[in-house]
Amino acid sequence: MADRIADPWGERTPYAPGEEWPSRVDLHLADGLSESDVDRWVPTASILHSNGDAMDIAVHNGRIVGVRGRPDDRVNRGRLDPKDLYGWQANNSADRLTRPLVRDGDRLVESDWDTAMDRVVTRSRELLDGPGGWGRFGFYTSGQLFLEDYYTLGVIGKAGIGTPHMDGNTRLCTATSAAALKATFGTDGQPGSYTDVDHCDAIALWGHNVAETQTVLWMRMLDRRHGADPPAMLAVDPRPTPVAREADVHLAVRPGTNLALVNGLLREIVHRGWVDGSFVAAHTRGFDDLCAVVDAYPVDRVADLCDVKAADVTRAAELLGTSQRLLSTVLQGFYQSNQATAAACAVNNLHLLRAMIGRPGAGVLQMNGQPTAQNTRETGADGDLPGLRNWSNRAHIEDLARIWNVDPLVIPDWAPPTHAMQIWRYAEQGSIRLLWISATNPAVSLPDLARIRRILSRPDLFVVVQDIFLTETARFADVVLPAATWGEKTGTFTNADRTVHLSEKAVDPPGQARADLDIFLDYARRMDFRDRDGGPLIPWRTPEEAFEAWKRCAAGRPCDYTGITYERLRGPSGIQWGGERLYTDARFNTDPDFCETYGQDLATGAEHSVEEYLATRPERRAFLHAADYHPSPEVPDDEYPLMLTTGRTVYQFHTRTKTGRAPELVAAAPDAWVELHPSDASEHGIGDGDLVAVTSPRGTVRVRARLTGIRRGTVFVPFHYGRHAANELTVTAWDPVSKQPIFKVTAVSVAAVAPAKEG
Ligand SMILES: Nc1nc2c(c(=O)[nH]1)N[C@H]1C(S)=C(S)[C@@H](COP(=O)(O)OP(=O)(O)OC[C@H]3O[C@@H](n4cnc5c(=O)[nH]c(N)nc54)[C@H](O)[C@@H]3O)O[C@H]1N2
Ligand SMILES: Nc1nc2c(c(=O)[nH]1)N[C@H]1C(S)=C(S)[C@@H](COP(=O)(O)OP(=O)(O)OC[C@H]3O[C@@H](n4cnc5c(=O)[nH]c(N)nc54)[C@H](O)[C@@H]3O)O[C@H]1N2
Ligand SMILES: [Mo]
Repeated sequence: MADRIADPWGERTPYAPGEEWPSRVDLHLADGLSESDVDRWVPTASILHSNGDAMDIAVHNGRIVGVRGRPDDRVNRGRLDPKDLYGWQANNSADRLTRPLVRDGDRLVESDWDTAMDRVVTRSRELLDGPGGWGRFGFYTSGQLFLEDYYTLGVIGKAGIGTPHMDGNTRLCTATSAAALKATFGTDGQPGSYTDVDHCDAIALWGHNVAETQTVLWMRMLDRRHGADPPAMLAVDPRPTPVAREADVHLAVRPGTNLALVNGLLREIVHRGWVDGSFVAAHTRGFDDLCAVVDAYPVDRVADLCDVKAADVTRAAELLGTSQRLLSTVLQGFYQSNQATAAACAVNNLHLLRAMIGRPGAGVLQMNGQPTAQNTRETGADGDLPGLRNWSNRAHIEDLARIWNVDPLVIPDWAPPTHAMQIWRYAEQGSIRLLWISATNPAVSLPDLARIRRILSRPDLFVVVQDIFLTETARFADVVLPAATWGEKTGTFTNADRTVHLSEKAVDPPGQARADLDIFLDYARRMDFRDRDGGPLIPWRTPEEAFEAWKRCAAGRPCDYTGITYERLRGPSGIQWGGERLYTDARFNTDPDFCETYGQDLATGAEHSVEEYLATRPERRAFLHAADYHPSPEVPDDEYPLMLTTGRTVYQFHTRTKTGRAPELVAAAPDAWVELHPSDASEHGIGDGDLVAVTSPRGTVRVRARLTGIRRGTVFVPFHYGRHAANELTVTAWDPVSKQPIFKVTAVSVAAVAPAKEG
């Protein structure tokens, strides 16, 4: 096999429009082992991104020794990315948590499950029975557990404790995807399909470095680009990413100006007659308002606001306006940037204006990032209601209460669910007193880390951390619960194109580590949560029973899993809920009784009432939502003259608890860096490889300079490295609609600290 560190994408297998993507099986086994040494292959899918690449785990002598892609799966047709080829080694790491830890003064000491759970339950009881009750609890979970775990946690939170203070790190990740899908189409749920890559004649990548972050999806795109009748490609990204280098048109926009750009593109599409008038008339609402808004964005003004060439904006509009089958993907360059939801909705608008939805090759992927983020959202572990139900719809609450056999008054629907940034704020103010953090490492991944550390160290805050390693966050915990992870537990998860995979247990977890589902079930049992008739609130015991319970909850909703069983998932390929594509009949999920939201003002986030919603006469049409561009909350000034943006490298995953324990990946990207344009560097006396202090109003990190073709005035720091964390610098600010933090736009200054060879 090719060196997949040097070439992350491997060999090309070109194909033409309408053909099936050829398979190619990627495999990696521990040194010295061959396939004949493998005792068994255990089916699962990737846990290090949202692509859902199907693979088998190689087991030898009770240990994971490698992975192999599954050639018949619809998602990856056998391919794996570098993180998946090497990342499994973290499972076997000697420093896995193997026993519960409890706080003894300044130290965390090894303990046992009874002691640790008893501490959690005793504190929970005290708080639940005391003043403030449910308001004292905060649950902050993940996009990396399994569907069964989330559904169980969701029921604990909403019907057991009865608190609205539950969210996932999905708030940092794909809250905007959910918000934009709800706003435009009525509910969450990805309209498009990965097979749209096989049919499209144009691909637009909006703030998505897919080459490095959904590496196998990029292989599919590249294979089309190398075959007959390749699709045209547009990239919108301030950096010269591999995507930008491949694209026919690259718009290196000033960070934070996405909405101005897409408004300008929409205006061109309207003015040059590329709108499908009959589709718009029959299937959408809001066209006249949209035209009124985008009319203020002629190409020259957009070129000015975004700091790109007017001719390139025109070329981009032509590429989009003349395509017959357009596929868009949208990710963090939009979701974590200024006016996130409005900008993501603007991409939806583009597809609606051109009727680019619901047929092969014409689709929009409001991408996910984490492997199981879709499930966090579907099951309501992000604070939404399970089954993509509507918080403001009384009938939906009653429906849930019936399914759970509880009093509807228990379900906390009298206020909107508390978003993650607000949960942290409540902890900071002292109203939340128990914060249960599962499968996320906020001491590296949240903005303004000095503040997060202050909150985590509050003496009045009881912190529970459920993880597989003693992370930067776990060090602040009162109780650390050691979890089993992927390969050591069974469950399902759903990728960014709604493909569900079953991940089977391959090996035992280390020491006393327990599956997350078992931890949540144990808590529910010890808390003795009951239903209306005195029966156990959560009667299920196994992952499959949890899945079946979830199916009853999701039945009749957009994410209806009733046709899916564990047995069917043991077949050759993952299975999509909702079928290949949603909205093939251009009838959308906006019916007032069915939709997930009555809508929000895109500029302010203010929620609309049911009366306001009814007045729009949805009639199962999609909404064209338009908003004006406004500059980001933090823009450069004299003291902080540069714009910092943050993101990822192909070799590392998030806070590196897994990829930082795989030698090949560590060697490929050992430490953080700052990317600078050569002119910005020389202006500040910085040379390639110099140690540089990057400073924002909140902190400083010292990292090596990398001079690249990044746009002038913008610098980039990857956020993976806890020791030099980009989030020491980032600002506490979020999109008003999705509440997703603005990780991509921070004002900073740079200064040389030491030349390349020293320091
Ligand atoms: N290798 C790897 N793959 C991953 C992950 C990982 O950690 N490592 N994480 C997974 C997860 S959870 C996620 S969410 C996805 C994220 O996947 P991506 O969204 O592709 O990753 P990012 O690097 O965060 O951001 C994408 C791009 O946004 C650009 N950008 C910054 N500011 C702006 C702006 O204002 N406008 C525009 N248009 N672009 C801007 C950045 O230059 C960057 O190249 O990746 C998933 N896959
Ligand atoms: N500046 C900046 N900050 C960002 C971003 C950015 O682009 N720029 N991106 C944001 C995004 S999109 C994301 S998704 C977040 C990611 O941020 P985090 O969620 O904090 O990152 P991870 O390192 O994935 O943390 C997951 C944790 O779960 C643990 N874990 C893994 N598997 C299991 C399991 O099976 N069970 C349990 N209990 N624990 C497990 C891991 O050891 C790890 O500690 O970061 C966000 N922060
Ligand atoms: Mo993410």
